[in-house]
Amino acid sequence: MVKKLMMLALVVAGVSCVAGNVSRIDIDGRKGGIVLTPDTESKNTKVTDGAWMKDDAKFFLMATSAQALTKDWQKFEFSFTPDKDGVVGILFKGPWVKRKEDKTNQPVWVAYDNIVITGTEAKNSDFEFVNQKNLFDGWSGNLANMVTGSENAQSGKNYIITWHNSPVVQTLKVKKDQKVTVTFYAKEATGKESGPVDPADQNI
Ligand SMILES: [Ca+2]
Repeated sequence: MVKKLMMLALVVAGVSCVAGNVSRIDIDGRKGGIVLTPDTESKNTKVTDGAWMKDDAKFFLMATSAQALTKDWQKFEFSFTPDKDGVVGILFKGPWVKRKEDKTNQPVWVAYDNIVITGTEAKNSDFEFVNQKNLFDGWSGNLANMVTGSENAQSGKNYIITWHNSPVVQTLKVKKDQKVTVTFYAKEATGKESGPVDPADQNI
């Protein structure tokens, strides 16, 4: 009986891990003190403020997918409206996953591609342009975030993989009362889809 209960506990723990695998995009207006109001009609995405930031909460939005990610690309959308002109950061990342027994949060990877942003101008939002530094033009990130020449891209041949502590970031110029809508595709990732980032793996 005890064994059966333990098995059941393990199954429940496994299910809750899967439920944690969602996309997460942060919008950060703290630098310019830009208040961000989420659109209540955001499609299959939950948008909340940065409640844990207390006084800064209203300058920050966290958009997570309302449904779990799968191995196939799914389309998501959310909108927000800034209260003044300025610059906000948009950070594509993974969910915060930290169990009681973990010393640090877990690397839960999420893939993104074919991002369309209206109400502002975004650069290289389908990741098809690689610059002379060998990074995706217009974005901050690193080689571990890049997948190129892949048949599994949602658009073209390139996409990004990210997790909570390894985001891919761009800054956006926003205008007072001009609604910004972010449409994107996301799916599960393993973190191993990118190129040879570990020198130990390279046969040189
Ligand atoms: Ca692409």
